[in-house]
Order: sequence, then C-alpha cells, then structure tokens
Amino acid sequence: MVGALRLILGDQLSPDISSLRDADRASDLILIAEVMEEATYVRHHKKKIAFLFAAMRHFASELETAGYRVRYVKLDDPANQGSLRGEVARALEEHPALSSLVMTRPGEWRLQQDMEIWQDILPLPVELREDTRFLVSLKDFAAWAEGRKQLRMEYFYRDVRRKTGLLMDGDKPAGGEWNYDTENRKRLPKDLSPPPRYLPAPDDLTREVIAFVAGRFPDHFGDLEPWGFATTRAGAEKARDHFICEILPGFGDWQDAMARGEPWMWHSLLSIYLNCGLLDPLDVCRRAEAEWKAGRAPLNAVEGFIRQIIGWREYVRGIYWLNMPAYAGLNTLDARRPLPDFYWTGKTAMRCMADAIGQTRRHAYAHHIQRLMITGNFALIAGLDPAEVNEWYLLVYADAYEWVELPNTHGMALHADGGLMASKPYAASGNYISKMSDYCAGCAYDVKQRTGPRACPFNFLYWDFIGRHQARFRSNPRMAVICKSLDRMEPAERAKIHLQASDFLDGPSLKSS
Ligand code: FAD
Ligand code: DLZ
Ligand code: SF4
Repeated sequence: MVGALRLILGDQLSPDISSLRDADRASDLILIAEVMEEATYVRHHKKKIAFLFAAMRHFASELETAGYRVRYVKLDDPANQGSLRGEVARALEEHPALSSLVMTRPGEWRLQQDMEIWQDILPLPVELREDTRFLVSLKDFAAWAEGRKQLRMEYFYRDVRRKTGLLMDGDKPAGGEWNYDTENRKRLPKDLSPPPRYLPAPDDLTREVIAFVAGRFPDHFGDLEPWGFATTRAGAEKARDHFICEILPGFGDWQDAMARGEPWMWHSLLSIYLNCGLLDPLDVCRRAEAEWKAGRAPLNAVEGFIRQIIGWREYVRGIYWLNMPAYAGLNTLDARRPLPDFYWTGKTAMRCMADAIGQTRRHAYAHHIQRLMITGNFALIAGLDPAEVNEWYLLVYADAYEWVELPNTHGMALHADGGLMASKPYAASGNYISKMSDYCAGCAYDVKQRTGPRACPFNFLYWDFIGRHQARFRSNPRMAVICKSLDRMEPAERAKIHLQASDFLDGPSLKSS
C-alpha cells in the first residue's frame, strides 16, 4: 500500500489543516510526536507543555475516531529520537511503503529553516504546504506591505473587515466608525468585580499528563496547579461559548483596565486555543458578530474583540514572516541590561510587577495590558536586552509561539524594531498604571513621586528613558510633546532622575543571575 506520511505539529491541531487535505484514511499515516527538542528549545512554562501534550493526545484520538491511521509518539517512548526530524526518519524506516512526506508550514522560523532541508536528507518527496488557518495569506500580506512607508495595523484591519464582511454595512463600517477604542479605556469601578470564568478541571488524560510533566520538567518555570485549560476541541468550544455569551458584552469597556488579583478581567482567554488550532478565528469572530446583531453585546465590545483577532493577530503574523530572520536581531534602542531575577520569582516591591509576574507563574497567562504596559513597559524603560525579554515572553505564556510573540515583544513592547510596528514607543510612567489599575494604593512605592527614596521606579525610569533617547525621539511627532517637557525640566531635577535611575538599575533590586 502506497501512502503519505503527514506530520502534524503541536500547534496544528485542526482537522482542516492543509497537511490533511486530500489525506487517504486507508493508506496514509498521520504522525504526531512529543519530542524533547520542541519541549526544551526554550524552557516553556510547565503548564504550556502539559496543555499541549494533553491537547495533542486528544487530537490523535479525534483523528482516529474520524478513521485516520495515527502514529502517536509519547515523550517517554524508549525509542523516541528527541526531535521531529528524528521521528519522521524513524516512522519512514518502520513504514517503508510510504512514498511522500506532507507537512504544513510551522509557526516559527527556526523550525521552518530545519524543515526546508528535509528534502535534501530524506529519500522521498517532501511537500511543505501553506498554513491556511489564517485569513490573510503571507503572499497577500507581502502584497499589502509592498511600497508602503508605514505598515499600520489600522489600515490592514480595514481591508480584512472589507474582505470578510465582518461588521460591515455595505461598504461602510457598522455604526459608522471602524474603531471604537475611545470607549474602551475605562478604569474598573470599585464596586464592580469581573465575572466568574469557565476554567475546567483536568480530565483523566490531562491529569496523567500533568503528573508526567511535573516529574519530567521540574526545573521549568511556573506552576501546574490550579489547572483551568480545556484540552479537547469540545472543551475549547465550551470556553468560546462561555466567553461569547457571558463575558463579551463587557470586553470593550474594561479592555485596558487592570486590577490586583484579577488575572482574567473581561478578556476571552481564547488565544491558547486559537493558536494551537482547537478554535477557528473566523468562526469565533462570526459568533461575536452574531451577538451584536442579536442585540446582546454592544458594538464597542464586539468591534474591539474582532479587531484583536482579524486585525492584530493577522497583522503580527504578516510582520513576523515578512521580516524574519533579521527582525529577531534588531535592537534599535541598544538595550543591553540582563533580565532581572524578579521576572522569574515575582519577588519585587513593585506591586504591579509582582502581580503580573505572580499570575504569569501561576496561570501561564497575563492579559494584554499587563504584558504591554507592566512587564513590557518596565523592560522598555529599564533598557532590558530584547533577546532575553523575548525568550522570557516565549516561554512563560501558554499561547506563545514566535510568530505572534516576537512582533508583540520586539515591535510593540520594546520598540526594538525602531518603529516598524508602532509609531511610538509604548513607554509610560507610573501615572498610566495608577490611572488604569488599583495597583498603586498599597504599593511600597509612591506613584506621585518622581525622585526620592519612595519614588515609583516607573517614574524615574520613564524620564531617564526619554532622556537617553531624546535625540531619536525628537524627530517623532508623537514624542515631541514629551521631549519638550523634558527640555523644560530643571537641569538639577534631570540629574537627580538620572542618578536615581542609574542607582536603581545597578542596584540589588535588578540583580540577575
Ligand atoms: P483577548 O484580550 O481576549 O483578545 C482576543 C484575541 O485577540 C486573543 O485571544 C488573541 O488571539 C488576539 N489578540 C489580541 N491582541 C493581540 C495581539 N497584540 N497580537 C496577536 N493577537 C492578539 N498573544 C499570543 O497569542 N501569543 C503570545 O505569545 C503573545 N505575546 C505577547 C507579548 C507581548 C509583549 C504583548 C504586548 C502581547 C502579546 N500577545 C501575545 C498579544 C496579547 O497580549 C494576547 O493575545 C492576549 O493577551 C491573549 O489573551 P486573551 O485570549 O484573553 O486575549
Ligand atoms: C510548544 C511545543 C512543545 C512544548 N512540544 C511540542 C512537541 O513535543 N511536538 C510538537 O510537534 N510540537 C510541540 N510544540 C509546538 C512546536 O514548538 C510548534 O509547532 C513550533 O514552535 C512551530 O510553531
Ligand atoms: Fe507599580 Fe509604581 Fe504603582 Fe508601585 S507605585 S504599583 S511600582 S506603578
């Protein structure tokens, strides 16, 4: 019997993945493999590994139920070769009748580089297919980007709205505006608590995987308990439906708000399922749109949510593949400081940082504003090395794959790409954090002080950051006002800021091992 070997990666758990198109259930063999190389190329959060292995095992059963022949290799298989390439070679050796290898392009450049040479070392035709689970192909993104001076997400997003017809009223945006972000910046009122979330307990298979990961990856970052992720498609769909029906109406209003001890707020918690293929992005958006059409969710919430998926998510993927591999090496602001230990331990007197990092350890999750304006903002204004920061983001979050993590970190948070993605750095002083959260009341630092023993580090680091890069920022119209404010500051105050920032950055609180 002649057939194809079809390799499916841990983040390709979609029945309509392009590598399965035209699969012959009788003669083809589907390979899914847990391998050390993928589990350790960065020291992923334990929860990320457990989630993915459990989801991979469930997906293998799903395919078997659908009639496919599946070869599932567990990590503790004594013959496990430790790499995807090794497992492909072993499968072909054991199934000599297979006459081709079919794969879908991976989500990371390093693996794609590896796969591109498989044709030279394997004795059969190798086909690497496009990943068609995105709304905009890489070819179409490149065509959109061609000749543009600035690649602004907003214009890209409008094109995708037109293309999909989502929230369109003929050729006009529903409600008259493309973007309702001005309505989405509310601070959480004191008497309002975020709603309860769907955080399922592990099933038997997942429990077994959790125990295995605890024993096999004890030194990796993060906690395995409490659990809270679905690991089947049906579970992911339940999480989606819970979000759409119960949470979505508040998504817009509190999208930028933060509250201590409240990791989820009104965010969807769906990236983990979207990124590994358990949910389909367009389907999720159509369901959100239906809620607005039925009058059950307001336009600012639904538009904001849909924009994140058909706008930002598609856009960062395009940016990644258009610019790799050079993108990862960019360091426009010449940031060189090592990552402080508290990014791992969460032990810092900065209450906002301790909360964001603590929940990252516990849940392998932080919402966007925490990633961007707390841990990302601190890394930016403290001048932390983008390579170290990037590795941190890639390993600590359960939804992290380089195609989505890198542009968000390098481009959005760190401005390491010199403004390719964001027209100005997302740098902010403690005032922003104080406005959007309840972190500052009860912090050891005083958010109102710029210098002095209790001054909030975000304050002196922010002004020192502007001072360090003033020559570059002056020519940016969106930074001109802030540069002028710095110009107006007394030289003695500027010197004080610089001294305090230097003492802090070189002092014990930023120790790194
Ligand atoms: P929601 O707030 O509910 O948003 C809905 C969906 O929109 C998300 O599920 C996600 O699919 C999409 N989305 C929202 N913002 C973005 C964005 N900026 N880029 C791409 N998709 C977006 N997202 C990841 O999926 N993986 C990452 O590794 C990742 N790393 C990040 C690193 C930094 C420094 C920053 C600032 C952002 C990062 N993001 C990443 C984007 C965003 O923070 C997460 O997608 C979001 O927090 C996931 O939680 P959620 O599903 O509750 O999102
Ligand atoms: C993240 C991850 C982990 C932890 N383990 C595996 C694995 O054992 N086998 C596998 O096929 N994929 C795994 N992945 C996901 C891959 O790293 C991911 O497919 C690539 O990074 C490309 O996005
Ligand atoms: Fe964070 Fe500064 Fe507020 Fe403390 S005072 S929580 S360090 S912003």
